[in-house]
Amino acid sequence: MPASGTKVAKGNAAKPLTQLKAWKALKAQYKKVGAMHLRDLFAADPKRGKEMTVEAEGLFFDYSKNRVTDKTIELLIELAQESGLQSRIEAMFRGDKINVTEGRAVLHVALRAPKGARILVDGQNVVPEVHAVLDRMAAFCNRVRSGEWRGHTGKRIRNVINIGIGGSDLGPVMAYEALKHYSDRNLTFRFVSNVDDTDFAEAVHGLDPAETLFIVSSKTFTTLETITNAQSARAWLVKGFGGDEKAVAKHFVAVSTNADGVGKFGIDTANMFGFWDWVGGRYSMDSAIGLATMLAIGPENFRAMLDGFYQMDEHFRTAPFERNLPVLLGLMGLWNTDFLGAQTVAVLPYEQYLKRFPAYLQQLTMESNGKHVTIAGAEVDYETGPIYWGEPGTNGQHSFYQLIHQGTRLIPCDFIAFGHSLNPIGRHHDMLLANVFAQSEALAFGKTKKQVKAEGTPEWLAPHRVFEGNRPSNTILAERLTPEVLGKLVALYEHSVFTQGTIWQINSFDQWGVELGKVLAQRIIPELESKEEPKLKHDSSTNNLIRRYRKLKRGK
Ligand code: G6Q
Repeated sequence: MPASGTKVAKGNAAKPLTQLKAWKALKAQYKKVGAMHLRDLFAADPKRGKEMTVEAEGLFFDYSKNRVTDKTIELLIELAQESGLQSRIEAMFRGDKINVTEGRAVLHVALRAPKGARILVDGQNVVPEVHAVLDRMAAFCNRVRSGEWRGHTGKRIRNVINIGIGGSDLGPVMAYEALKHYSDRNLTFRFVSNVDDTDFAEAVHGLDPAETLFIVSSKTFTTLETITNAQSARAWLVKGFGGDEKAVAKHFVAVSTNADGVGKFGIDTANMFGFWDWVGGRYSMDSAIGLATMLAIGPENFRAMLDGFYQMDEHFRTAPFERNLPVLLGLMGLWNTDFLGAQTVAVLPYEQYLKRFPAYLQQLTMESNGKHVTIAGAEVDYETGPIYWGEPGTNGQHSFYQLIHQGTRLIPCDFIAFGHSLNPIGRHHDMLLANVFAQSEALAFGKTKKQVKAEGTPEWLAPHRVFEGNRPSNTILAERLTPEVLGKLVALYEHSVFTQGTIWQINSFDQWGVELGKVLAQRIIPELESKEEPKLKHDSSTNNLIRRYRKLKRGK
């Protein structure tokens, strides 16, 4: 781990992306390879399926079913080099303030750095603080899990409810679901994010307040949804204790960077777990925001997850680009987006425990790379972050895969699968894996009219049964889904987002669009709640909708 500085890395004075030598060469390459079919690429090189793979840190990555040649890969790597990827990686790991629009370092990698590492922010080594918080989290989790921490009336905690939204929700939910197999089944975990009252009502449904612990997770502790839900939780709890406000102390803890806000809300800051402004919300599941995860799986498993993250961090920082998993994943995505014109990426885990992984990745990728200006403030003239979506296989196969196979759009897919099921039953796992391999094979190679006709299909039906193929996909295989492997998988995507953001010359670490949403609703709330008819100054549609809602509310 390199020691650090705190330079503010202002927008690089780099050449515009489209002027880079490698970009121009890739444009020319696309003219040659773009029209080639994966059938021909595989036929031309029998070793392709073995050679276009990389194995690192226990993850096996097969990118052979992308519409690329060795030359394309070579040029993409040159593009990464020309874009200064290595020095950007070093700047991030060193703690430079690469999030220039917010003047912040980007140091989620410090959250999983080992104890002895040194990473300086404004001259201070942040690693000891990280470990101090981890130790406090572990001590707290052990107390709750062992039953030493009791509720207000002395009952054991049986239910944990995380209140948070966006980065303070999606990571904890995804990790809880992904690692449920390792969780303490005597504890029930629920997650409240939406300000929709139903979300809260359903989360507390049937629970005994005397056995319930709320974790209020909010970096800023000002987010409308979270604070509203936290207030409702407080009211629900106090009511459950017949109005006894003292109960709050044993049933509320907070995760935040805002000790003042936590104190004002009424949570003792002794029960607050902190993190830092250099951890972005969508990069925070391995900070104290992961408290619910640690409560579920225990400190040891949580540390194993951090170790998985760390191994992938080190791989990303040190491996040559041609064997660097996050770099290659990022480059494949960039090729598909900017050269083949793909607009989306489908993430298709063949592992039921990863059912929330696509939703988690949506925030990670789209909030990070959904940007239309460069760090220097210039409008981009190329596509940036694609739309991420997905569902676990095989379920998706029985719904939207039709469009991926035979629709008019090109949808690159990331297949994720494991060598072992965590719940082996008979032949299930072989069937699951047979499906994942069959899908990527069918997408790549399709079925020609000749093959369809050879099956005896009548002429009129044949066009409907032809599969063009040539649909690109990546396959990621690992031995089994463990906390460590989850850490590696998340870090793999985090760094592939970084790779792409660097080449696109955008800031992957701000989110002004999200900030806008936080402000806009605040203006309208009083207009919905005021007794008097408000003087509305919006556009005619918004004014009309507000008036219509006020009427609905009054029941007229
Ligand atoms: C993440 C975003 C956003 C954020 C939420 C919650 O990168 O900034 O999703 O995590 O808006 O914010 P708080 O944690 O401050 O409540």
